[in-house]
Order: sequence, then structure tokens, then C-alpha cells
Amino acid sequence: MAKINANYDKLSAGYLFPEIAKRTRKFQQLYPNVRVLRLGIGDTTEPLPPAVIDGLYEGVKKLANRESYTGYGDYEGNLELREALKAQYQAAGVDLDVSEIFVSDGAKPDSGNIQSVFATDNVIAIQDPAYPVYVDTNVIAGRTGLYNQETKQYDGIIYMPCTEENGFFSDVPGQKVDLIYLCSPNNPTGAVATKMQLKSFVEYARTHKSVIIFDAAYSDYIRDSEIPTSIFQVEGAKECAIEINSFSKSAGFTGVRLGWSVVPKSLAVLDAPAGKVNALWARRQCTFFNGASNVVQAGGLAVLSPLGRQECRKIIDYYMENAAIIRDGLLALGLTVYGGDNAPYIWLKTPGNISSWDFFDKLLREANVVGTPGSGFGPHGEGFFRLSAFGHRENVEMAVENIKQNLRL
Ligand code: PGU
Repeated sequence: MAKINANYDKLSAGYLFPEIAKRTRKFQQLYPNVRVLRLGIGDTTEPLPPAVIDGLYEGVKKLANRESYTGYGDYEGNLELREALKAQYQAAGVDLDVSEIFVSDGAKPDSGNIQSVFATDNVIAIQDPAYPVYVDTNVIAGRTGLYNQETKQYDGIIYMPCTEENGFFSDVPGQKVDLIYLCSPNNPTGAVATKMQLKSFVEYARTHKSVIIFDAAYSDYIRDSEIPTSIFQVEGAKECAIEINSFSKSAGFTGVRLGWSVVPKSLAVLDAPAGKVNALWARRQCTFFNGASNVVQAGGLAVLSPLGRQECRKIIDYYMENAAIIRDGLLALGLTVYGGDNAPYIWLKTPGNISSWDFFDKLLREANVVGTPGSGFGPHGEGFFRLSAFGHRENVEMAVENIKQNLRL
């Protein structure tokens, strides 16, 4: 008789964003005439710029005749695209070989799948709060114990609390761990890691032969030139880190789907020669994944062209102006607000210490604005709330106005 993977039953709740969508639908059914303003999921809303559309068309046109038609591509991604990514890293002071770059269909699949090349008895450390994929995929893989209803933590995971006191970036773990998930600019807190902070993690990882999985999906939102856009800007990181990134937030590819991971050949792990993790990721990808869409990769190449970059930058600036509008509006109300400087997320403290989900209901009811409860990202997210800056300007402005006028504080 077939048995299910019982680890799924350990998951404490449904995936966060469908849960929010469900509650929003229910509200909308009750109040069909209310205009609900969505600042919940971090999903881009602006159309793709002309250079990128042209790139995608080029990809389509190549499929229209025999000479330029291509079917399955390289599992690791189109070489030209990997060369362009390599050049982008080079401009940021990071030298990579193209064989260290793996193109994928996004940072979510990569950040969820990467754990599969590591042993199940590795101890993992995760920022708390964090993008839920890191915890959930490790639960499903059997790398944790049960969910503890009291602590709201899974047994076996080392949580690194990200709090107001530490500026939402914790110190290195107090004990030895094997895999460390870091995200900067951070989802959900909007905090960024300084070079010194990343250096301390790189030193920790090299000492303990741990591997850092660094999610840089929002790197293009960094405004402060002192903040690293890649962990590989820290010396020694190529011996201890994997980096994951995406075209979703930098180029509006949330629905188009394209991302990449960097698995350095020099990554050192216990009992395996240098190059082993790179080889395992290549093996994993060519077994489970048939390469990113050729049309989409042509679009990705256009994103990385000088014109594409320029056009995408304008859209990022637009979202960052949204972030400033949200932040300033909430500050004017006297709320405690973080993030929004180097990230498209605003992280606010719920007024009157009410729970994150109570604030979700209150904000929806009183201001008709949908956001994301901080507790959905981990126990230290309780009492906080995330607002996304990825909306259309008029919706963002209306949301802030509604909050100002109608939220009862
Ligand atoms: N990594 C981080 C840190 C993210 O916040 C997100 C998206 C991704 C990866 C996904 O990148 P893709 O390249 O598009 O796969 N976070 C959004 C969307 C929610 C979701 O389920 O991915 C958010 O609102 O947190």
C-alpha cells in the first residue's frame, strides 16, 4: 500500500499566501462593493518595459523557423545568459566561472530544492521571521521534528531571532549548525545585512564548515552603496556560500519565471572534495528540471542588456517611491515602521500590541487594505505586519489614505 510523506502533516498551517487570499475572498464576498487594496503578496504589477518585451519577441520569433528553432536547451541555462550574469557579477567585483551559475525557473524553486543536495541530518539555522519556503521545505524533507504549539517553532531548527533590538539581523548562531539560510534585503523585515554582518557569518561558516544559503532576490532594491548586493563580495564566501537570485522582483518576471543560483566550485563541505556540491546541484537539476523556457531566457538576456537594465531600474525606482509613500504615511500616523529603504517591504509594529492576524482583520475591515501578518513568517514576526510596495501608485496612495482616514488607533 502506498504511503504518503508524513512530514507534510508536520506543517503547522497552509502556505501563507493562499491563506491570505482565502480570507480576502471571504471578506470580498461579504462586502462585494468594497474596493479592496492589495499590499499583501510581493507580486509585481507594472508592465514589462519595451526592451524586455522585444527580447521575449525575439525568443518567440526564433521558434518560428527551422534554422533558429531550439528545443531542450542546456540544463544549466543558455550560455549567453550565464555569460551575461557572470558579467553582472564581475561589475560588482565578483569573479565567477559560468559553470558555477545555474539558470532556473525562479528563486522559490531553487531555495526550496537546494536542501536536497545536503544530508537530512544536517542541522539548519533560519532567520526568524523568514520567507516561509526555507522552513517548510526542510520540514517536508524530514530535517525537523514536530511543530511545537507553544513555542510556534519546529523541533530541531535553530531559529535566529531578528528583532527590533538587533536591527532585524541576528548574530551568528551560538552553537554549531550545518546549513544557514540568510536573506538580504530581507523578506519580510526589509532589513539589509552590512558587510561586517555578512563577514561574521562567513567566518562562522568557514570555522564550522557550514554552508550559507543566501537569498538575494531583492538585491536590485539596495540603494546604499555600502551594502553588499552579493554575499560573494565578502572575502572567503565562495568557500562557504550558495547564492540564489531571481528576475522576478528586478524585472517583473514573477509570472514569466526566471532565476538563477550560484554554486561555487570552491564550496567546502565535510567529507567531499571541492566541486562536489556544484556537481550534485548539476545532477539534481538535470534529473528534476528540463531547463528554463528558451523564450523566457531570451527575455532575461534583454533584461541584462544596457537598455533593459536602465528600463528595469526605472520600475524599481517607482516601487521604491511606493515604499516611501507607505512608510511616510504610516510614520505620520505615529506607527513604528521599519524597512522600505533598501527593500520593497515595510515592516510595521502592530499598534497596541495586537496580534498580527488580528491586525490583518482590522486593517481589512477598517481600511480595506490587505497586508501580510508577520507571524506567518515565524514566531518573532508576531506583533508585526508586512506591507508590499509592489502595487500601482494610485492603489498605494488610496491604501495609505484609507489607513490614515479609517484605521482606528
Ligand atoms: N525569495 C524571496 C526572499 C522571496 O520573497 C520570494 C517571493 C522569492 C524568493 C520567490 O522568487 P521567484 O523567483 O519568483 O520564485 N516572495 C513573495 C511571493 C510569495 C511566494 O510564495 O513566493 C512574497 O510575497 O513574499
